[in-house]
Amino acid sequence: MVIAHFGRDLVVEDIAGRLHLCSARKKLGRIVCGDRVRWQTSGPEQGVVTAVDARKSLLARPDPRGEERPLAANVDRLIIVCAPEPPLSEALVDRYLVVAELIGAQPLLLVNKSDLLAPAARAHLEERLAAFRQLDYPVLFTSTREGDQVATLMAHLNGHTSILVGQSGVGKSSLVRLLVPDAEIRIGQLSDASGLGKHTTTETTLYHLAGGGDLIDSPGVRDFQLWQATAEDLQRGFRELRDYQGQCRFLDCRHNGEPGCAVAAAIETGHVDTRRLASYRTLLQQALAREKDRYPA
Ligand SMILES: Nc1nc2c(ncn2[C@@H]2O[C@H](COP(=O)(O)OP(=O)(O)OP(=O)(O)O)[C@@H](O)[C@H]2O)c(=O)[nH]1
Ligand SMILES: [Mg+2]
Ligand SMILES: [Zn+2]
Repeated sequence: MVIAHFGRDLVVEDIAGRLHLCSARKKLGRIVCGDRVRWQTSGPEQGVVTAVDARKSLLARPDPRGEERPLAANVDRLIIVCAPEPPLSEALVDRYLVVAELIGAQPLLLVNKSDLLAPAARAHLEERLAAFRQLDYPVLFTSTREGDQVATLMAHLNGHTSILVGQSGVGKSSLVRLLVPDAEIRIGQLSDASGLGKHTTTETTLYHLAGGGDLIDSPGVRDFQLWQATAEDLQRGFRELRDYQGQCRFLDCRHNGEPGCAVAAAIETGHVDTRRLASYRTLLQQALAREKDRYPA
C-alpha cells in the first residue's frame, strides 16, 4: 500500500508493515496514497513499483496549470474540514460534496476548532449548516483542544479509508495527531524511509487507525474548483436533484429556469434549498462554458 509520495517517489508499506522507498515506471501514471501496488526489491529498503491494482475510487484536484492531479485512491469517506477561521464557505462545501458523490465516498462535514465558538456563533453556524443536515450529510463540531465530538468522529472513521480535506489551517493535521497516537512515530519512519528531512511531509500521508481503517492527511487548499464536472455530473453531485429526475416537463431539464421544472416548484414548497440551487446553477454555468470551449459550435 502506498502511504506517501514525494513527487515521483513513493513510500510503500509491505504486508509486514515495513516501509520501502520505491520509484515507479513512468507509464504507470501517477500513483498516490491508498493505492495498492505490486513491487520488486531493488536494494535494501528500496523497490520499484511494477503495477497498480484497480482503484475503487480516485480523488483528484487540479494543479496550478489546471491539469488533473490525483491525490488519493480507494477512499470511501471524504472528511470536509472547516473551522470558524478561515470563514466557512458553503459554496466550497457544495463543491466537495459534488466530488464525494461522484467518487462514491461518503462525505462528513466537520467544523473543527469548536472551542473558538461562543454559543451564539455556534448556533449561527448550526443554522447555516442545517441545509446539509437536511440532506442527510452528517455534520460534527470538533475540537482538538477540548475533545468535542472526537469519539463520534472516530466512530465514523473506524473500518474506512478516509481523507481529510479542506482549507489550510483548519486543523487537519492536528486531528490526525489526536486520532492517530503514533502519528509522530510514523512521520519519523517516513522521513527515514524517504531519506528526506522531517519537515518535507508536505504531500498526502496515510496513517493507520488503531481501531481499523486508515486516515489520510492532505495538504490544505486555498480553493477547490470543479474543473472537470459536466452538467450531468452536477445533477448527480447535488443529491437533492436526483429526487426530481424525470419529473420536469422536459426530460433533459437542467433545472435552470426551464418551464415546468419540478425543482423550481420544490423551491416554492421549501423542499429544495434556495442557496443550494443557486450554487448548483453557478457551477452549471461554469460547466456549460467549459463544454462550449471544448466543443465550439
Ligand atoms: N483553537 C483551536 N485551534 C486548533 C484546533 N485544531 C487545530 N488548531 C490550530 O490550528 C492551526 C492549524 O492547524 P493544522 O492542523 O496545522 O491545520 P491543517 O488543516 O493541517 O493546515 P494545512 O496543513 O496547512 O492544510 C494550528 O496552530 C493548530 O494548533 C482546535 O480544535 N482548536
Ligand atoms: Mg496539515
Ligand atoms: Zn427541472
